[in-house]
Amino acid sequence: MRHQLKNFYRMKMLYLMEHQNSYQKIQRYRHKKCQSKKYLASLPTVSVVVPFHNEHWSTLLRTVYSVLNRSPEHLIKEIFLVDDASTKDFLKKKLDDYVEKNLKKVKIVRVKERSGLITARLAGAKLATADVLVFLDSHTEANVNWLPPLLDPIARNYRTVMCPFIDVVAHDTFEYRAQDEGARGAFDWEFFYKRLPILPKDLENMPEPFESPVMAGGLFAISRRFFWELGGYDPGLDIWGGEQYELSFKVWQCGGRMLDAPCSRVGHIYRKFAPFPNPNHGDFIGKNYRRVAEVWMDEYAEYLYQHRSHYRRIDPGDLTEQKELRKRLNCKPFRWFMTQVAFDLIGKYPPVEPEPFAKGTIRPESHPQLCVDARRGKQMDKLYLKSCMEDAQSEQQFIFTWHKDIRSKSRNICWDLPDSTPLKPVVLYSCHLGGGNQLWRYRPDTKLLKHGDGAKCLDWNRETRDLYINWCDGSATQRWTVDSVDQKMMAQWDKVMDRVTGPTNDY
Ligand SMILES: [Mn+2]
Repeated sequence: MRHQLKNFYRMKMLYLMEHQNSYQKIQRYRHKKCQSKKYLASLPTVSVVVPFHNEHWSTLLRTVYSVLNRSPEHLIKEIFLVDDASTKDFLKKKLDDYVEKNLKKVKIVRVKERSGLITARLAGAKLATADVLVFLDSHTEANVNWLPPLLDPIARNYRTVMCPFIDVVAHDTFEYRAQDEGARGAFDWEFFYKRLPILPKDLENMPEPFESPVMAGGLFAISRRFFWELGGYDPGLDIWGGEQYELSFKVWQCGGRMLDAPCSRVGHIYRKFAPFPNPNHGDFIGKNYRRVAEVWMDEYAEYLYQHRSHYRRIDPGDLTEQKELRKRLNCKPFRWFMTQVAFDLIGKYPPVEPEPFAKGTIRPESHPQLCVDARRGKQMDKLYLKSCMEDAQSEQQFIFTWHKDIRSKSRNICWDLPDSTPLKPVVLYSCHLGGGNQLWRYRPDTKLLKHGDGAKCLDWNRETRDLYINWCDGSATQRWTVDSVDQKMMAQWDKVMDRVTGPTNDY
């Protein structure tokens, strides 16, 4: 018993130290200038809306307590925990009692039937009475001074929608870490969420908020007035899926704007798997996408259907109200959004992929019986040369894509150079769609395979047959043949992608 107690206190000490450390770490994550930034003295009040379904006790309460502890007290008017028909016992009376006793600002809202997070968010928003709605997932941690950076721009212009930077809370250790230095939200033509680089002018301006075409999902702040002017979410959207696009398009097309605030950070646990099934509502995601596309995307909807042709056959339901809303608010065409806000999206996620520059096997000119082989390697595994053959183990077909990377024909993995010092190996890494250390160029005339800026070339070791990078000297081991080279595409090499430099003004 004594031993256990001692252990308990030691663990508690460790926990506190850890906590202290992570607090300092958390401080460090933010841009240095965030600490000296000034905000309006008078900021709007907030209703926080947190939908949940069978969320864990600790993560749900961490969400609530972090909001209460890390916000100016007078700004938090109420927190709605919207229970989307959870089945876990402790989320019923036990939660009611706990909230009643300890959390005066928290109100629990019960949705009778499992109806998904869109409906749950709407249910909370309908009851909200503060100036600004802040939506959070039920497994988040609001970070140091997260709120004023979201509220200040909304106070100045109520049609501004603000998103925090989303940090990563590890699902297995709860370690808190930064995701990255931020990016602009976007999508591809299968409606997967994607990201675009921060613009140079915004980088210079850090840590000021910058415009982002679409939000990542469920973490954002919007004035209650603007949210309802936009009709909230389309109530015809079912369960989840597409709602972040719908709201983002509406915000931009109907007179608002959306910004990411680098000084506002919220940690989010990315689920490894959802511990609950989706309700059985058929292809609700397809239906949601169809509604968003039909109402907001005009002629660009066609690109989505070209990638997912079965969407054409899904009945989107009644769209009259949504189309009337768009008309009533005099919203701009999707083309405006694509050329003024997401102007670099098409360049990075083209509706139709251009032909590759080259493809096939890649062989040393002096040893044509050898092929570069990725052999089902994992991230960071080395590439090397092997006898050319087609069998279950070999992976010798590559594509020089128009992103100027070299990708396995059969999967989304690319030649990468984590360290470009001479003699460092070439490894496999998830393709990041152009640029950086995955940039390669093949010269059919010299047969050199150049990396990055072109000073270093692919080379190989005759004994180990490993591939590595070295200064280009035109030696025999630096000369390569590729099965099929598209001369026409090669001629365009320098033009492709570089043409996208800034907003066009053709509207
Ligand atoms: Mn989440």
